[in-house]
Amino acid sequence: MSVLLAISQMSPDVWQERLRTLLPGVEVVTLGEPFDRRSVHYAIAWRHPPRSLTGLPNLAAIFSPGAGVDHLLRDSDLPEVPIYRVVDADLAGRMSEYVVLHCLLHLRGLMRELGHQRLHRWMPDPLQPAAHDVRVGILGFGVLGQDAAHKLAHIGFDVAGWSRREKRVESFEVYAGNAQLSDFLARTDIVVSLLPLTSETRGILNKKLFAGLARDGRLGRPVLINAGRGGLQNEADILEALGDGTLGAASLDVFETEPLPAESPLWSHPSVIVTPHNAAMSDPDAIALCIASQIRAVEAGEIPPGLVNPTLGY
Ligand code: NDP
Ligand code: OXD
Repeated sequence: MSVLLAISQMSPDVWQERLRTLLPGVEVVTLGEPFDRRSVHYAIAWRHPPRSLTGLPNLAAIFSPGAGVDHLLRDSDLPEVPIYRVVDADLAGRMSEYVVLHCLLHLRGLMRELGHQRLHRWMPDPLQPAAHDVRVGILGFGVLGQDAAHKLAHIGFDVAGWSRREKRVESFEVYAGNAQLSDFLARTDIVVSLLPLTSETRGILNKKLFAGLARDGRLGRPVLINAGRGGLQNEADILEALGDGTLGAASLDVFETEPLPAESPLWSHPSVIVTPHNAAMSDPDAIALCIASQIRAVEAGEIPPGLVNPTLGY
């Protein structure tokens, strides 16, 4: 039995080395070498080359080394086998670091202060709001959204979530579905997007959504943080909303086109922070452990965490 690594934008070597140690007796092959296609039972795929997962007659499951699976589901030739995504504390912790960092940065007006520093201006703000004065709303209240919510709440932020289905999450108000989106937005000063990219969520971060955010918040104007996927956002609408004051600032980790083209006005906008899709990177040490345990569970006839519903797209 072998595991095929079909990954791009990451070096396969380190993954191959980790998986060989974690799955003794299992061959771990890469696309760059000759291998027996019949022996491949599992594939680990990240932005795999077109058709690289076809012609594997014994393929039993595909694993994404990231939390998102939009990169897999856009492959019209994807074999119809179960897909598993990463559910892992290390990845969730990294995303929460990003979300907490950016919520605090906007809370404390750090972009403004860095501007003052560049001009050698000593300009203390009037009394800044405290975390408990600011309402954070997390679009996508799944594994990553809930981890970030707990950490933000620990600092004092007033946090709520929005998910597709109604659900109870202790300590948080959870709004669900389109029917409750406007109430959720109306109580939100910082909107954090941790949604997967699906046919339902594509383009959701648009001027209509921005216009629904709270206008009475202590930050003055609402703030957008998107670390989900670039396809969720309409960048022309973000720029327009920043221009007309519908939004006060944005932290963007993901973009409609990646890498973000050099000519994008987002790069130099004074109220935008651009990061290069690295809010939560997959650490081979942690994620190889996660996938090895998913493979062992599948081999034992169990369904490990992270099973994707391809119809829903996440
Ligand atoms: P989960 O599947 O655990 O959570 C997804 C959440 O989104 C769920 O709460 C789900 O609702 C909600 N959701 C999905 N569709 C809709 C919809 N139509 N309307 C309302 N809510 C919806 O995923 P994770 O938290 O693990 O990951 C989220 C995303 O973060 C990934 O898909 C990926 O795109 C992105 N990501 C980005 C990274 C980066 O570095 N920038 C790194 C890692 C992930 P419900 O609970 O009802 O199912
Ligand atoms: C992921 C990512 O989906 O890194 O995990 O974008």
